[in-house]
Amino acid sequence: SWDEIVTGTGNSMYSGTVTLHTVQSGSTWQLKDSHGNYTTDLNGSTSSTASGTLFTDADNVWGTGSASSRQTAGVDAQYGAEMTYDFYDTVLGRAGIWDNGQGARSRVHYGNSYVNAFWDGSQMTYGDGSGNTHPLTSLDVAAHEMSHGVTENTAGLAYSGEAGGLNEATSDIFGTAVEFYANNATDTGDYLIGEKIDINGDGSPLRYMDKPSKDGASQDCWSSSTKNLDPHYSSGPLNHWFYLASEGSGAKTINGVSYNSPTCNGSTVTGTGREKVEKIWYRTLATKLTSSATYAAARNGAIASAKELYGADSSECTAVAAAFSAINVAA
Ligand code: ASN
Ligand code: ZN
Ligand code: CA
Repeated sequence: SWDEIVTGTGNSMYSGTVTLHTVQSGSTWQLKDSHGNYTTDLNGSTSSTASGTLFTDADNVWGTGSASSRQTAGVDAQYGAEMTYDFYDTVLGRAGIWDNGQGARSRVHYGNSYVNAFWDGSQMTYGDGSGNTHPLTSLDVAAHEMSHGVTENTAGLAYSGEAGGLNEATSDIFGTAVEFYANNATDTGDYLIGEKIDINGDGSPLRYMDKPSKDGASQDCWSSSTKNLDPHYSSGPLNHWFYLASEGSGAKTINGVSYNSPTCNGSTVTGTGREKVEKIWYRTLATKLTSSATYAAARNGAIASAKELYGADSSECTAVAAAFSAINVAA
């Protein structure tokens, strides 16, 4: 017999019924795709070196949509890894985290009631959430974690100071980009982070890109104090920039979600479209920024990238510059 990549069915927690690409080995299927993205069960371990046990299945129908099935979190993690790989490959021309065609491992069921997920330099790891009922495996969070790997292997942005905020925002930007790219009817694209997980127990998301201060801690506008904040809060201005450059300022409803994005300088910003801003920010990350980058460097790099991609007098370039001015990062 030989191994063959086939199409399986996943009953996910957050994305409904999804297609998964799995490996058939004899009469068993493995939760692994053709790039080598695969998912393992840590069964409560918190070891940084544990590989976990590769998920396998007898009928290639995975999970139940409920956290009471061990496979369910695995389905969401693997779906997230597949979608994120495809997004970087297809939209941005990057062959995975290392740009070498190799997928990555996702480990689920880390610890007990662990309410977080993380990239550790080589793999993704996901906790099961409060009461082990809300795994941290939604599509935007999975893509956020994988994007930390991309950042580490491109600009190498530090995780402190202004660079820390740019690092976190980059993960929110591409987490959101993947959510829109997947176009999944159960987890429709939005400019919210972690909205499916209900981490606060009141239906609110972890972060809001149109107006980051809605989380009670993130900044909407760059200031001299931005560098002193936790990266999850100093990310606010760049998340706000991404929303403004993509969609523009003011009120707007997208996929049934209402946004109202203010500017910090009283201007009105016209958006140039999310997919262009994704390409501009990726080019900035991959070719303009270094580990100690500041918001000012982000402005200069993004404008240079927009010029290279769309031309010096392009509307894309205008939108990028106007959105940086609108978060108080002026020329
Ligand atoms: N889930 C968090 C993140 O990716 C973990 C951390 O605090 N670095 O941002
Ligand atoms: Zn992060
Ligand atoms: Ca989201």
